Amino acid sequence: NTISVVGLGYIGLPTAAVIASRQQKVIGVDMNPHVVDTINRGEIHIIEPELDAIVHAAVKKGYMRATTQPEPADAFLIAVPTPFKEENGKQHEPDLSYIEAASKAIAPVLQKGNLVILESTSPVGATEKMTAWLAQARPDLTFPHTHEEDSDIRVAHCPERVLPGHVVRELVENDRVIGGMTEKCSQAATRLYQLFVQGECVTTTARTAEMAKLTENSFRDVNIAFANELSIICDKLGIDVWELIRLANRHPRVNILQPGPGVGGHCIAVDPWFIVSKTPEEAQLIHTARKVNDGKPHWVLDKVKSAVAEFLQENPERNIKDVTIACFGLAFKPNIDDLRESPALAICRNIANWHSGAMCFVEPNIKLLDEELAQHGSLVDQQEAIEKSDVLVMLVDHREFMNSRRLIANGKKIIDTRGVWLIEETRQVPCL
Ligand code: SAJ
Repeated sequence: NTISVVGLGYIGLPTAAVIASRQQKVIGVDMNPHVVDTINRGEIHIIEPELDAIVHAAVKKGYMRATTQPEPADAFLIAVPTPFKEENGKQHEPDLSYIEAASKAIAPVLQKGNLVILESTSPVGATEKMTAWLAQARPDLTFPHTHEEDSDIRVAHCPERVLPGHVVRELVENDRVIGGMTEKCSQAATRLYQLFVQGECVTTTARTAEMAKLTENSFRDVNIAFANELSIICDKLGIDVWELIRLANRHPRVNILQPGPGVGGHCIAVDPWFIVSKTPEEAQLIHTARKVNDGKPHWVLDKVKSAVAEFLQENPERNIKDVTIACFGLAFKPNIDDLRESPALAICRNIANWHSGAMCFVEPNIKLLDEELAQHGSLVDQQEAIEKSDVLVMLVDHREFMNSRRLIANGKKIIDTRGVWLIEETRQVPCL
């Protein structure tokens, strides 16, 4: 069996490599020649624990290679991005252009008996759309939407649900939702996943599988929004939200997540919009959760402004131009180097655009600041940042930041969006 994985990014590459590690022949396809060359050298272009060794072994043993042009295979697994775009005055419409381009790229090499799986997180109805694009390009073949069980090509949606930072383990261990366009499509897709998945493969329809994935991430978004809203309420009422959550979570049926500076990454802040754009009237709670989480970085910026004002009031001899602000953490969540859609990074940029004095940034997982931030300050270590700054903004609960409360002298202003310094002794382990 030859399996082709189309899109060699954060999901496609680990999936391709894990399948190849089960001694299956894998052809990876990516439009970016740099990505293809890197992989063919046995190297990787993304950061994910354990992935480099698996890719290296798969390429060296000859089970995996990459190309920019699709080639015939038995199964095609599509793992391309599905961002949102602005359309007809609406800001968060799903952008299926990558799925469309991938469908059109593989259509010419499809053969009777092939299986096509859409793994990209998609709005409800996207798998049907993909099938229609394939059918349009290949009128000589039959597809499940027109020819039910007897189609030449099988099509299914099997959304990925791995957690960045734990991808290699979760790819194998997580259960999979397999939504075939027909029952036979589900069975064909299940056989493929059973090559490398130890979790259970549960079958359903393509539309339910699409909605299941969106539901998982919306569930998390809504729950984080609850924690974020609580943190804003508690700030107003003078209550320590971290203690509050710890106490409430002692109830056997309460499990509140952790507040933070906002929700980042390329999944949780995106996927709920796919539900909202399809059913805007009905998706009230999901929409509000998005707004609460997206509003949190602005709230943090206001807190920083107030802290600077307070500092100047307490230190009338000082001028705003010589107030130094230190930001701790740039990544979108703890213990990774991923800055994509990071609320911490957005907050740093907003502070930098507003503040006329010096700034410094601490991010143990990166070596260089981007040009924009570098204009406003430098990357320094934690101790230096604490010593030389007047206002300290904790944005990401990286493990390196734990137990640093004792380094902070009296008189400095603290904005702690993660409860790292406020509850050091009693802090729970960081959330995954
Ligand atoms: N966050 C909080 N408080 C919390 C938990 C998370 O503020 O208590 C924030 C994080 O700091 C981060 C954001 O939420 O900014 C998202 O982080 P995350 O760890 O919740 O999720 P992702 O985006 O890394 O991965 C999610 C996962 N989905 C779920 O847990 C339901 C993962 O399993 C999915 O595969 C992934 O989205 C995806 O690709 O869709």
